[in-house]
Amino acid sequence: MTEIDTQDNGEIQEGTDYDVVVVGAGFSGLYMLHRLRDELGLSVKVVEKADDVGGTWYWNRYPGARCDSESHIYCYSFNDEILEEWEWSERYPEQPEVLEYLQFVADELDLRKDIDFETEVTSAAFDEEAGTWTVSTDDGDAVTSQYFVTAVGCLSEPYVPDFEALDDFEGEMYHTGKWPHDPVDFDDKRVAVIGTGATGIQVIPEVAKEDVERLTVFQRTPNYAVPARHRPLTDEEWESIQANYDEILEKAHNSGFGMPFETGYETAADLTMEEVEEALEPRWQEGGFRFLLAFEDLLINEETNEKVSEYLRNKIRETVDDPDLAEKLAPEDHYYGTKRPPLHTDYYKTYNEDHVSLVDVTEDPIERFTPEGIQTADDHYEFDMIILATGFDAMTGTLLQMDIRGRDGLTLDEKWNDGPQTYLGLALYGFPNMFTITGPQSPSVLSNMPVAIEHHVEWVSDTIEYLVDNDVKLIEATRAAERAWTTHNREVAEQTLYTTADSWYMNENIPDKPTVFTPYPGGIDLYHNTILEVAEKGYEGFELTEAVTDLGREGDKPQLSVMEGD
Ligand code: FAD
Ligand code: N01
Repeated sequence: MTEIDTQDNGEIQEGTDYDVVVVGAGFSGLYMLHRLRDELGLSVKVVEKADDVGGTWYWNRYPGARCDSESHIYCYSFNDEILEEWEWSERYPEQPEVLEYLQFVADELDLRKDIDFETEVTSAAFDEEAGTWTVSTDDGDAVTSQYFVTAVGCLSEPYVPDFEALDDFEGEMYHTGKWPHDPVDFDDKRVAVIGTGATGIQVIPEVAKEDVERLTVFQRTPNYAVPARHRPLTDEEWESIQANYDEILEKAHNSGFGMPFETGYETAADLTMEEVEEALEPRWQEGGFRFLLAFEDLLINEETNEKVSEYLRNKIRETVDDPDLAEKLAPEDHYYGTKRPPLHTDYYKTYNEDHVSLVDVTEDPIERFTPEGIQTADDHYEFDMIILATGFDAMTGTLLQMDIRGRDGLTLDEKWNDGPQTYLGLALYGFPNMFTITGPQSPSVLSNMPVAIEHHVEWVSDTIEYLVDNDVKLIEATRAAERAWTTHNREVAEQTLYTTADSWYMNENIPDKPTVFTPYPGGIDLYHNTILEVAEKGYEGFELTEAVTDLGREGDKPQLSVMEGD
């Protein structure tokens, strides 16, 4: 932002540059801008550090980057014209297609003019006296606003482990979450991939297909991956989707995971392994996330999960020729689904290729990087290129990067010292007029995310509309409500198997982060009803305080409607 581009549409609070500042121009930020600007008529500035829209799909351009959600549900549902005009070409869209979709939406809704690209928010501070936010950016500029909305994503801060002498490596090194925009040349190169999460599982088969001299995968923990069964969408399929789109999307929005798929059986606990195989095989053949929904109690019943996990291990054993390697690739340390379950195309088969090998770093740990490659306890490996598929400082990392300060100068870092504490994953005690789209302790990453995003964006814009209409100046979660939600989140998580795994859901991928389950595991349908109910009850659990200004609207005297105090 070289210059403050103050809009004048009659809605600005006197004394602030914008009614709302939104950070991020991915799925969340784009829709947030549209709702606030085009439906409420507020002045909005979106700040985005990339040079274009897209978020995840702008940054993650690695070979094989593709959505695991099926295309027809990985999209916005709020605009019929967009739904009719956009046609997905494949069952799971590739990164360029999702990026193109978001660029199309930005153009259709004329969103770019209110986005400051190539600008990073470096701090956001609440001014208690004025009741406003000051948002500072890396170009030295600062703007003020009545509301501050973070739409920064759950998986947008790439994580590079603190490998010894990382910078000594003299070859090419890329993190998948910050992949170069120019084509990467793999020809005749000796390539390493570190990491076998959802990203590693996508990038490894694609790099193996390139003309590389050899590919060495460094695996710490194996993962259970189910075949995606990716294919182009036929005209008939697309016509059928179009004909039933309202129903499909409604079903997705009213489901536990944001997907319109039927669950199969209640449990596998009382089934023999043969019966389990019979139940799972059609879903295995169909591919995709329908597999995850075969048994309703998969994530709460160890017996069911163990049978499904064993089924998956057997599939790995059937595919990988070398039995020792197959055992290394077959997870034994966690239950299926307790880490984000990836889909794959040819992942396990890739290990049958002569030029592909695996280093199990639990047996042979990485000691340090060297100018030529990687030194493990047992060997020195020379590489021309190292690909870090080592994930993200997920859920809280990007928020904490931003130096957000609430009342009394309280930093988010201090507040979340023992793990995130929020009310509904949307708001924080001590941080008035701030909303977190898909914040920690909301379902977010445990769902098909566009659904979770739409629920949040709509809730936030409805809330701001309510506040404006009722001349409320400040909204803040109460301490009691926040404590209760944080406890509830923990208690629900403890009833599941999620807490048994060392996952990024549990903050376990980043050293020194507190071990705590970060998303809300109660299901997107239940959660959505909860947030709607909170609003219907006059924002139960929030404190609404009297307006000093009125966002430029004519109206009655401000109402003081103090809710639950503490
Ligand atoms: P993001 O897309 O992450 O956008 C956040 C934006 O905020 C980014 O553009 C970032 O540059 C910007 N930003 C952050 N900090 C700042 C700052 N300080 N200043 C300025 N700008 C900032 N979800 C699914 O449901 N299904 C899938 O199949 C799926 N596949 C995925 C594949 C990959 C490789 C990854 C990484 C994630 C995937 N996800 C998937 C999750 C995906 O992140 C969400 O679906 C969705 O794209 C999130 O949108 P968002 O706008 O909330 O966040
Ligand atoms: O990251 P991850 P990701 N030494 O954290 C390993 C979404 N996504 O980018 O498992 C050695 O899952 C680490 O090992 P371990 C999706 O939500 C979606 O793959 O911690 N290895 C792990 O193997 C996903 O869950 C899609 O033992 C180290 C890997 O690096 C999320 O993004 C596609 C290490 C990191 O896996 C993140 O996925 C891609 C170390 N020091 C991503 N540190 C689709 O939907 C880490 N690792 C298609």
